[in-house]
Amino acid sequence: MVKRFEARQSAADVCVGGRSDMSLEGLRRTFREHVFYTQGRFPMGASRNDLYMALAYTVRDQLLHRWIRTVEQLGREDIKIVSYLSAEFLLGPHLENNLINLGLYEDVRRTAEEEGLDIQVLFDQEEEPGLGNGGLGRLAACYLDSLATLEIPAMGYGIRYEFGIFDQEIRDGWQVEHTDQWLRLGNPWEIARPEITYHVNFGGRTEPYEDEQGRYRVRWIPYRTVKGVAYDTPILGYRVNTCNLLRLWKAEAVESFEFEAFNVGDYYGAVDQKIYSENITKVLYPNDEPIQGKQLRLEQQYFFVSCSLQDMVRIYKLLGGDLSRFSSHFAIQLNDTHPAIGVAELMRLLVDENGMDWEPAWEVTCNTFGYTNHTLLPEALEKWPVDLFAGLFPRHMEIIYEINRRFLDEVRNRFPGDEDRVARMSLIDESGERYVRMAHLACVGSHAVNGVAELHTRLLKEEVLRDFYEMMPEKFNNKTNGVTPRRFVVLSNPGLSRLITGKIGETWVSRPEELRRLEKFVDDPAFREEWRRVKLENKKNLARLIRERTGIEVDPSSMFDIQVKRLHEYKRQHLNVLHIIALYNRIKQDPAYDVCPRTFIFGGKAAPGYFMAKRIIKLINSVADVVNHDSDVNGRLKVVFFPDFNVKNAKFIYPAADLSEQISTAGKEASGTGNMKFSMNGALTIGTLDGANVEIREEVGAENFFLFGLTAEDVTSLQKNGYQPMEYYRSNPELQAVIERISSGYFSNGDQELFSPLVDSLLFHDTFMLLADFGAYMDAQRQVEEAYRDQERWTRMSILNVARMGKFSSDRAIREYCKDIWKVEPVPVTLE
Ligand code: GLG
Repeated sequence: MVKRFEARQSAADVCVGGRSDMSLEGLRRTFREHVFYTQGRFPMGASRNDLYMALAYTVRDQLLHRWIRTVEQLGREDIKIVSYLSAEFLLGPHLENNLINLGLYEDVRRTAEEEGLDIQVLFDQEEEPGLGNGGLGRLAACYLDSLATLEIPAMGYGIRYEFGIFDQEIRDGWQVEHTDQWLRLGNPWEIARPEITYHVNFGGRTEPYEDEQGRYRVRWIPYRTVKGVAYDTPILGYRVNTCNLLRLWKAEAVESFEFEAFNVGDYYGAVDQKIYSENITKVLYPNDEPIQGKQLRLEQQYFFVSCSLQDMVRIYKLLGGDLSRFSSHFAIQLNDTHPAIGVAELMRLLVDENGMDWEPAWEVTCNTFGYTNHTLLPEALEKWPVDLFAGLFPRHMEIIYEINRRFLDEVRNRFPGDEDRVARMSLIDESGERYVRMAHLACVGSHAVNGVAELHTRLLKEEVLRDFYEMMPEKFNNKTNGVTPRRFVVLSNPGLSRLITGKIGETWVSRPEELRRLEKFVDDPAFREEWRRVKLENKKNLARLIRERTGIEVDPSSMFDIQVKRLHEYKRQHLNVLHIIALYNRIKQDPAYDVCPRTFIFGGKAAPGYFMAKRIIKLINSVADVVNHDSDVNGRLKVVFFPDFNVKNAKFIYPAADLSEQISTAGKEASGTGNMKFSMNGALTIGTLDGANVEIREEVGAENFFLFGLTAEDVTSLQKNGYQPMEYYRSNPELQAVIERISSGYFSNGDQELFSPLVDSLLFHDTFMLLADFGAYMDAQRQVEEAYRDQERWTRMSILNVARMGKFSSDRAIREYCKDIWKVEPVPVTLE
C-alpha cells in the first residue's frame, strides 16, 4: 500500500521499451532473455519445454501491465466487481488464446519462425490446466473470457487442484485413468501470492458469549486449521486492456498452529497434519455429478469458499467500505451448489467476525449472491448428511438452522396449514437420514436463481424448484449458456475465421450477431466451394491426428459424424452405437447396400466409478474393431474412439465435424454447450428437443436442423404410464437384429456376458428411453444421409448454421447476467 505511488511509476518505466515492448524486435529480445535469464539456458541447450516456457513468459510480460492496471481498478471503491465462485475452471491452454486476444498471433508466429521454431510445436508443449470435468467448468472459463472482453471488473475464485481431470488412455478398448500432472514442468501462467493467505477452520465446537455491549454472540472453537494460499492467473479480454484475475487457492498446513496446539515435540505428527492439509486441494473429483457423502469433497468446497469470501471482505475493508454496503461492491455468482455453503459462511463472517446483527447481515447476503442451477437430474442435487456437515462445520450448521427457522416461518405465513410444503422446502431433508439440501440453501440465500437454457429454466420452475418458484417467482430467470467465439472459432478454426473475415470484416469476433451478414453469400457458388474447402482441410487435420493417436485411417471425404462429451447414459452415446450397428447389419445383409460413407467419432471421459459408462466405451471400441476391419464394409463406415478428449484437442475436433450428435433424452441435459461449439463451426445438428438444442433450432431454422424423438413432456408421461421398452423391441425387427448382434457376442469374440449389463438395462429398464427413440433416430439419420449426398444443399445449411449462431456467444450470456443479476457496468482500463 505504502509503496503504491512508486510502484506505479516503475510500472510505467518498465513498460516503455522494456519487456512490454510489442515490436517484433522487442518480442525477440524478450524471448531470448527468458531463454537465458528465466530458463537458464543458452539457446543451443534449450529443450522444447525451455522454449515454450520462454515464449509463455514473453507473452505473460505483455499481459502484466494490463493486469496490474486492471487490478488497480478492482481496488476502486466506486465500482462493482463480479465474483464468480466455481469449484471448476476448465481453462484449456493459455498461450495461443492470449496471443489471439493480444492481437500478437501473427507477429509471434513470425518471430518464432525467424528463430527457427515451429510455433505449433510450442503450443503442443503446453499442458492444459484441466481443472474441471466438462460443461460446467468449461462454461466458467468461457464466462471469464467474456467478462474480460466486455471490460467487466471480475474475479474468478476456485481451487488450484494439484491433479486435474485424469488423462484417459484406451487400452484393449477399456478406459484407463492416469494422474494428470499438469504442474510437473512448472506453470508460467500463474503468480504465487504467498502473502495472500487465510486460515480456514474445521470441526470443533461453538461457544456462546457476551460481547462488550452485552449482546449474545457465538464463537467457533475449531479442531483444525488449514491455510489457503492464493495463486493468480491473468485472464485477458479480446483486444481490450482488461485483464481480470482468476484466484485459485492451494491448501497448506499452518505449521505453527499444529506444533503449539497439538503436537508439541511431535514432529512426525506435525508432518501428518501437513499431509492432511495439503490433501484438500490435491485432486479434482472426476465426477460430473456430485459425489454424495465424501468428506474431502465438502472440505474442498468450504475451503475455497471461505478463502474467497475472506479475501473479498479484506479487500472491501481495505477500501474503507462499510460491510452493510458489501453487496454494492461485490456480486457473487454461485456456479451450481458447490459453493453454496458461502451463504452460511458470509453470514458467519458478518455476524460472528464483524459484529453485525442478523437481519442486516441476511439482507447483505441475499443481495450479494446469485445462484445458477445446472441440472435437472434429481440424483445430481447435492445434499450432505447432517452429521457429517455438523461435525465439520458446527457453527455453519447452527446458522443454517437459524436461516431455516426464519424461512419456514415465512413459508407457513404464506401457505398456512401446508406442512407438506414446509417439509418439501426445508433446508433439511428429514424424510429419512437427515441431509442439508444445498440447492435450497442457495435459493433461499440468493436474490436471483437461474437455469441455463429456456427449457431447463421452465422445468426448474415446474418441477425441481417448483415450491420456491411459487413462493418467490421474482427470483427466477433464464440465462441460456454461451461459448466464447475466440477459443472455439478464431483459435480452433483459423481457416473458417479467415474466410468469414474476408467476407464481412473481423468485427464478428466480438459481435457475433454480425455473422448474419454471411447469409447473403449463401447463394454464391464460389463461396460455398471455399466453405467446403475449409471444412475438408479441417477434416484432413483431424484425420492426421486420429491416425497418430489411434492408428486408424479415416477418409476425409466421408461424413464426419461426431459425438464428444462426457460419457453418461442420459447423453446416449449407445443410441449412436445402435445406429452404427443397424447400418452395419444392412451392409452385412446386402454388401451392395448404398450406404453414405461415414466416420463416426466419439470422445469423452467416464467417471472412474461409473460401470455402465465404461462399458459403453468398451462397446464403442469393440464395434469399431469389427466394423473397421470387415471387408463387406470396405472402409465405407469407420468408427473411432478418440482418446483423452479435452480442451486442447477439442480444437481439432469441432471444426472437422459435419454432423453433431446432441441426442440426450429430452428433459435431461440442462443446456449443453458442445452443441453450440459444433454449430458455430458449421456442423449440422441431429438432436432432440433438449437443453439449448431447442433454442439452437429456433435460431438456425427447423429446416437446418435434424430433429427427432420424444419431447420432455412425452418422456414424463411415458414414465408415468409405465414405460415398457420391450414393446418397442418387439415391434421393431431392425432393433431386434441390432440387439441380437450385441448379445450374441459378435463384437466380443463370442463372449455373451461382456455387454449383457448394457443389453439387460436397455431391455428391462431403459431409464433413458433409447428404445422408444430408436425408430425416430433412424429416420432422422436417413434424412441426414439424403441431405449430405446433396453437397450444395448441405453447404447452404452449414453456412446458415454459422450465420445464425450469434446468440450463443458467451458475450451475450454475460451481458444478460450483468444487466439482470449483477447490475454491473463495464469499466474500461487505460494503460496511462
Ligand atoms: C452441466 C450440464 C450441461 C450444461 C453445463 C453448463 O449437464 O447441460 O451445459 O452444466 O451449464 N455438468 C454440466 O456439465
